[in-house]
Amino acid sequence: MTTTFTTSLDTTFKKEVFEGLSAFPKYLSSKYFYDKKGDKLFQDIMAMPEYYLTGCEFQILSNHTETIGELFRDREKGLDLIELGAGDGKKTKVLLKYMTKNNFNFVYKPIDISENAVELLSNNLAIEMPILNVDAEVGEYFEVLERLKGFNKRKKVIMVLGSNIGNLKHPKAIEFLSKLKEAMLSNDLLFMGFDQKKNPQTILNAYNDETGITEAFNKNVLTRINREIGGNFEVEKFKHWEVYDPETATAKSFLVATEPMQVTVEKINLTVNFEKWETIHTEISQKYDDKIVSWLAEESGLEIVTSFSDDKEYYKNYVFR
Ligand code: AVI
Repeated sequence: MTTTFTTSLDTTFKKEVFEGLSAFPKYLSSKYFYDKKGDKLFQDIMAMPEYYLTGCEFQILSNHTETIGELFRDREKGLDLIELGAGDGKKTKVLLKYMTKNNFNFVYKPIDISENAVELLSNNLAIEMPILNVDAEVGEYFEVLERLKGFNKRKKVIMVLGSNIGNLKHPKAIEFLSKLKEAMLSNDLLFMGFDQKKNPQTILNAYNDETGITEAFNKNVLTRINREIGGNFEVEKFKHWEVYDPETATAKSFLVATEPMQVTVEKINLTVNFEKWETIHTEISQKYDDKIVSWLAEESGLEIVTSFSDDKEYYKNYVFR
């Protein structure tokens, strides 16, 4: 006998794919880029010279390790360091090393939507930093936030690196920040990365590499639909297209049909038609400045304590309470 398990993530995926491909214009959520292959592609993106975000944030964490670490410290009861969207934890390790070396009493709680990423990170930390106390979890941001509310025994520092907030439109970002605020007590801190406005060409290049890594990453959502819910997308017939609007400071990714097509997705009983040059909008990567971040903070009931920038001022990490 074979038993199939349907998790809530499965049903959400099916529901959202159905909705997005039935809509006009069509869309799919970028959160579905991340499976084993997508995680690897994202790691490759982070290593690309064009994708400056990772290097900038790494520089900030390396240049200000002590100041940031000491902001986090609670000498009385210690703290829980909760990282949403932890990924491979490469940048966080700079802080984790400082904190373990300097006798911080803390638990590191990495949380990621990708089971694969959480597993890899936990295994890696067990080898690289065996004295670290790690309590990892798989989950979606909004769902995890509900659980964080019960986490009120000692100081919480919540970290969201990589400008991950940029994948949410402003109203959703405000909802996210408001929920974080609801989960925080007066002693808690939020440490968050925001990619900044800069030369539009620099931003466009970060999402439009010639090697095609970003293209493969963008198309991974179609590959997942094919593999997981019986789609028959001919992935090579879609073109990766990136635009950056300097007025709204939004980078947008699309998949564009290069010929008319009919696609079926068996497990959700869906047949969709694509006209030639019809689009699927797959991702936004919002860029920021101090004004926008102050506005987001105000709308969410948060207060900016301080911020840290890289040498080129391409990227900033803000501390909120
Ligand atoms: C995870 N996130 C913040 C990345 C970004 O910059 O929007 C995802 C990404 N998409 C294309 N390249 C990287």
